[in-house]
Amino acid sequence: MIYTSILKKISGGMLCGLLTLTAAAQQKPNIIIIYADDLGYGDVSCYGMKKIKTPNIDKLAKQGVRFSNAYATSATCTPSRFGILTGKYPWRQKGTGIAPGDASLIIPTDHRTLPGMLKDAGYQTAAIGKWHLGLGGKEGIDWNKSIQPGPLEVGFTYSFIMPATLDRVPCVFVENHNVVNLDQNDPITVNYQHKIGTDPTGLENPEKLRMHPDPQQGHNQTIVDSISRIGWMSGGNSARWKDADIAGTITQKAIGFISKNKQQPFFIYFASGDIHVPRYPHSQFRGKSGMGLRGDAILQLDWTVGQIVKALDSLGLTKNTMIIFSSDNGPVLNDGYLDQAVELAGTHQPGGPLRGGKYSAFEAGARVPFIVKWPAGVKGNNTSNTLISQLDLFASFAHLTGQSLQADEAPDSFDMLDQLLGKSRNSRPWLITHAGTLSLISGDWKYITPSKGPKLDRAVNIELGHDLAPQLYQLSTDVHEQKNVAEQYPEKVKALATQLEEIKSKPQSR
Ligand code: NG6
Ligand code: CA
Repeated sequence: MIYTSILKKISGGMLCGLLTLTAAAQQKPNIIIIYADDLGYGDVSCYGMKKIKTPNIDKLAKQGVRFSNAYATSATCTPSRFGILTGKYPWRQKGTGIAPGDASLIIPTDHRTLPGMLKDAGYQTAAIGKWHLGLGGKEGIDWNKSIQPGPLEVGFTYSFIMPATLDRVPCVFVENHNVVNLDQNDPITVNYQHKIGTDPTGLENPEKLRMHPDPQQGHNQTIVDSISRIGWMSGGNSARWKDADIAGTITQKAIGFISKNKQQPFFIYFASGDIHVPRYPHSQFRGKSGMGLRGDAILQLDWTVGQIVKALDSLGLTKNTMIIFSSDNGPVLNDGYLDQAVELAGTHQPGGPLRGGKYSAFEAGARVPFIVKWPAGVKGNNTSNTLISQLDLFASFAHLTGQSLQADEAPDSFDMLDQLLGKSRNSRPWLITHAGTLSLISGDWKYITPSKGPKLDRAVNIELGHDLAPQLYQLSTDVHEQKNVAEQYPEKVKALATQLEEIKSKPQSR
């Protein structure tokens, strides 16, 4: 008898504890990072785009905080994605440049990642959309078997991804460990060295193309969905995507995940394929922007944001869901296909007031739109000029969800939670951007390390920011980086170069 009553007491207490835990867990906000691809600082209307409207993205800004001084770690995709998910500067690890479509996984599996940390905090965590961080081990990938390690081995509980970029083979979705809709009798082979199989290629069969590659840039290998790609693939015909359906497919997957996990905290790293090349949005958007396929892809991206917001609304999750909207790197018009982005841009400046673009050490390379919306925790109609990096999401979310970080976890991530929530305007002490060469932004100053590369990438028509001499710009008065004042302030150059070396040799966030 006594025994039973004790048991009852214990289990009653436990139940009570469990209930409290569940309630606490439910108070943690859901977090969705909507990560656009190659979207420039000036490409959406709340950041100055005049020619088309992006009402859904603008609404996020209206209801949240719009940052004017936020940066991706790099001016290209793979390293920026590595940075946001690990909280570590990509240049600290070899092999984090733009990954070929058959690269092995570049995120180490023995360290906690951002999703891994949130998983420990009780979150269900999904990677949906563009991956481009490699898959499989050093031995290479067999696309017809269980593909791992990948997202599930670095902290995600669910994944539905495009393996690399939209312009790289294999053009298939991978859900968890497997290619979606693969017919085992039509196995996939992929090669980045030489042609395989008998599929037509852009080089040999241009008459089969709906969009021509730029002869200066390649992209003329295997044709998938009437668009030639980088790399050769054969087989997997039933699994190949239709470009016009990608946005709809991944948006549906995100909404499915949200609805399945509505009772518990969830995190979605939603990486849209828009507005990377090849741009071939759904017919609902094609021809609608008046700016060609690039503008149409921006409309599709905005639609995607609207769909996710609508799903949260209808599930009653809006209030306690934090949405972060940003881009992995700056803009480019012609990135390999003759899709009229250049001809139809007109007066539009995709980098807004900033110089350069994707691939560039100048500001348009890594300074990107960055919006935070969270009705339960962030006041709307707010703007912030705080200097902040996408790297900082890791330590800030750890703070938000009550997780402590080890010294070697997210070593370059600063806790900027108050800044994310619009409660503080204190800037990061400094920040490094990366585009072949490293730049250090500290206070008002930006120092670009001397480097040997070409000044202009002729194919994409972007100034890369390379110079054999050191460059120093005063961003508050010269955001367009017109006047290199390095010779005027040699002491400043020296101090920043020394500081950069110190940060390179040792992370300094904690
Ligand atoms: C470049 C490709 C470009 C794009 C980029 C990756 C050529 C000439 N250019 O190498 O088309 O795919 O890689 O873009 O191959 S990113 O946004 O994923 O970094
Ligand atoms: Ca990109």
